[in-house]
Amino acid sequence: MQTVYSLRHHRHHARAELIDGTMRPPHERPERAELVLRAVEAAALGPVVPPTEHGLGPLARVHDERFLAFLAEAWGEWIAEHGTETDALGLAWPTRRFTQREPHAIDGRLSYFSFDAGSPIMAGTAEAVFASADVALTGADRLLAGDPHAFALCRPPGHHAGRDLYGGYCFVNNAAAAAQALRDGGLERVAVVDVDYHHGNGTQDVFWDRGDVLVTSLHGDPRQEYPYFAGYADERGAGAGEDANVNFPLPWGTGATRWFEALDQALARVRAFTPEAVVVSLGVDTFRHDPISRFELDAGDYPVLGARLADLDVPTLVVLEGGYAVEALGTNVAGVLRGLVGAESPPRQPE
Ligand code: SP5
Ligand code: ZN
Repeated sequence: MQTVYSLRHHRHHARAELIDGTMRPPHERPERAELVLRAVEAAALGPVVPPTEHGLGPLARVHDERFLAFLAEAWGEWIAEHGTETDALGLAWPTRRFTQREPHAIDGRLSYFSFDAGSPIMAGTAEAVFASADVALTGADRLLAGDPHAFALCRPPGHHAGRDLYGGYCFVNNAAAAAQALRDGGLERVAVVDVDYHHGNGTQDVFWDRGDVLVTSLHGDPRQEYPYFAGYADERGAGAGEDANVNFPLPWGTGATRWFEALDQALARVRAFTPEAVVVSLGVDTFRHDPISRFELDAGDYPVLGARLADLDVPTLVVLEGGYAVEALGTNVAGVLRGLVGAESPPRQPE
């Protein structure tokens, strides 16, 4: 199995994120990708390769062109207005009864195109974000070339990014771009399995009215958990996409037994869809010791997850999303990958 990785993620390194009412050093930081890379190398799962450049074309298949242009030009506009001493962050959002017209000033445009204050933009953000998308697209290329598995070691993550919205540390939706690339490469049906702790609201948004890409997500119940305004079980898609969006909201404190029950239900829906490829949005922020999350999976559960995905017996691209318990991040991600490629035989049932 090839792992695709680009050093360009280092260009995105926020000074601070708004969390718990204060500006703190961000959980989503470059060290995360380095730790995952080291664990993947130590697990000897296969070669680590750089991405090939795909340009903005494949991204425009899942994002608005104005949004992509905004991402590319935001930092330049910010420094013209404010200089380079701060990261670029929005300030006031177009919520209920506000107009949805795009402002001219950069401070307003940042809010227009975002849904939270936890996703700063700095000098290298666009470069890192487009490289991260190239990592996912190169992973999709591996499946189209016939590989049974590939791992896109993406950073920044992507599953919160919608058609024209960024947030949740995500700017471009890497998994959605990869799923679309698989469709455009000739596959008829693609399924997304989002196991990040947070709802994949961006992926849901991209494929909401599409019947050719099934989107399933297991996540913290939006009544309790970020992103709060998406992820309910009754969000099932619309039009041609009706019933092709499947959400499994789960309460704080969810442990392996309940989580794997939901996973099995999600995978049953995937099987019934008979996809020609699966894209896994892999966040390991479901881990018991994750600093911002409240599920209780243990390290031993991740190889089991990988084995369940392998049981689908469909070409599978794993795309990295969240996971912030840095001391265990690499081990947990590598555990999923080992389970997926059958590098070990974990028990079929969680303890
Ligand atoms: C890709 C991904 O996992 N993005 C997650 C973004 C979450 N940002 C908001 C986190 C809110 C955490 N609140 C609980 C903090 C406990 N001290
Ligand atoms: Zn997450």
